[in-house]
Amino acid sequence: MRARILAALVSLLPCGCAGPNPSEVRGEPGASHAALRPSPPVPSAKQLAWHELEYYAFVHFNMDTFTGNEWGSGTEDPKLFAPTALDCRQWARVAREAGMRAIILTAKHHDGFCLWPSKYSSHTVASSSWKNGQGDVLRELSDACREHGLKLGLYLSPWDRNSKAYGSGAAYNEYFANQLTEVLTQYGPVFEVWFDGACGEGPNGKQQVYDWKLFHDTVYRHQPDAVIFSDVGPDVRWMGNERGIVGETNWGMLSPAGFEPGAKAPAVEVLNTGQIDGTHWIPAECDVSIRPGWYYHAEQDGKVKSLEQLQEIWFGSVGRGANLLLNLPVDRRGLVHENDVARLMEFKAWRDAAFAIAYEAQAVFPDQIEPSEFDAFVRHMRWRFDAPREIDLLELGELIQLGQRVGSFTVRGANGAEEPRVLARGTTIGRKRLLRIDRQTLTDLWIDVDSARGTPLLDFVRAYSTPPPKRAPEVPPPAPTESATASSLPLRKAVVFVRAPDPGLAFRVFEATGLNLDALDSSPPIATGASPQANLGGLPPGGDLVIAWNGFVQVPSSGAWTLRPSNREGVRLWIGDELVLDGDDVRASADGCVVGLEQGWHPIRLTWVRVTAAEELALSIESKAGAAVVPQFGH
Ligand code: FUL
Repeated sequence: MRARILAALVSLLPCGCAGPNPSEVRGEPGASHAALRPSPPVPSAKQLAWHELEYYAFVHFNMDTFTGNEWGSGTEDPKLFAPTALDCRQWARVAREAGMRAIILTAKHHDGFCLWPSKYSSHTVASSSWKNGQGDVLRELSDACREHGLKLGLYLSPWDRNSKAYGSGAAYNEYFANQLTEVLTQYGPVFEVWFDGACGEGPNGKQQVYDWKLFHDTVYRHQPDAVIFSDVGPDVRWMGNERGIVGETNWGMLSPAGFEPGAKAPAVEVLNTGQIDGTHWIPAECDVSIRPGWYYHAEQDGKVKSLEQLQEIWFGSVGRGANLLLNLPVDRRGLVHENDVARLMEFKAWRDAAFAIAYEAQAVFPDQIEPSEFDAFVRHMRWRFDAPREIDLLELGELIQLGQRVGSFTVRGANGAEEPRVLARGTTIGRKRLLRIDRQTLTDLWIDVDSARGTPLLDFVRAYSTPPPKRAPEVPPPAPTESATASSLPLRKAVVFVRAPDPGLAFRVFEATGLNLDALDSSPPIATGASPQANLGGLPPGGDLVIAWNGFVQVPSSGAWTLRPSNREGVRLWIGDELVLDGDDVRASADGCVVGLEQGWHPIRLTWVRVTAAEELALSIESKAGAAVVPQFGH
């Protein structure tokens, strides 16, 4: 498709409209028009190949699996590593059947335990009881990936809490580079090396200063086709949260100069959106776990993300041009747990069905375009289906080989001679942009590019007719009963007012840049006011703001109540002094938080680091029995 659109565009231009460097554009005839030359930065060949992988598995499986920790200390007895039925072929089969194209394994996490028999450490599988110390998980996984046609990626934590050399400077860096060399020379091709930014204190109390240049050079020397992931690339960037949702605005570009992974990384808001004027192509990868933890914990067997949560993650990652790295916490047997497998297959079945009925729209071209009119033409292109199509999902993509350009757009549509109506608006498009629209029959689409950093070049416009969601039979929620409300949760005491507070929550709006979230109360707001109802809307447009609401919520009867903001990203909720929901914490439930509350008024505080341009945040309150009430706020 790509070549077709580009070829169609260039063929419209009269010959002889030569720009300064015709050979720059992939040898297409007539491609000398300035608009068809790359708008740097552009992806490298290996980054383009990485974009095509789209969805792959993270596997957290290591010492923590057996200790129940998320972060180990490095002092664990290696004998604790004792999977009873480790089968990397099962991981690979599950990943392939789930539609994933690669697996990235935690070869070494912060505790330093190596899943391969490293000759530079004794804290490895060789000292474990698994296979009498003869096993090598990397060997088994690389074989399994090859058999199942998957690519292999490796996570090696530079923070190594077991290494005596940690904190020593050059000696540790050399040790780490040696370990990199081991894993990158013995297990075949590696498509991605995943560097975490964590950097703690060594046994000598000193912090290690990582030699990133040495680490990168080592990777590229042994695996020139591998991309390196970290907070700031150099090839792929962390996108600022562990919930799998990249910014609605998502540029593939970032300016990494002066930054490093970890504490010296750019602000999470910047990582979340990328930078329109970024100097390098460093696209976003969304890492998120299918369970609350990265590692396996039996008590989370019932907390595998729901299909609906995975769907939202898909639209918030792949649907915004990022890649999705979905973590599977392999269990103590050494297998992907049955519950995770079932959900992965359900998710795959949903995607298969959702994207099964696809309609490719074709661009409607005049016979010829004058070079001077080319830019205006592609900013308002009309696309047509071959017949009236009933659709509810749109998919747009830019020709990112030439750079990402679109900053905002509007999609309009019509059926035949109808007056075109607005179907969707968005900011960036990038490699792929999914837009859910109301189901309707359409013959024509107009993609109006409202702002762009260069002449916009769309690569494809597709539409889908997704099957209606299967609904569980409507069962009216039971009215809250005494037994439903009498929960085992301790009930927080209500505040007794002499008179009812003024209606609404008081809000303050702050500029996010440079703001210390812990010192909000002493920071000057740019706007203040009160939000009368549950829908805390009416805020200034744009991103880069922090909004804090303070006041009280009235609870109609004593018992367990669920408080759920309509959006988790960047949201924190306190009841009294206790932080009950931290939307930035991967362990937080997307379903809100359940708290025991006495009937009456309770102090609440809500903060929202608004990284998107959304102007509303709603807070709903439901009893444990599922009955929603309209929250009454006071301040
Ligand atoms: C983080 C680590 O500290 C977590 O344990 C996990 O590995 C996650 C993917 O990256 O920074």
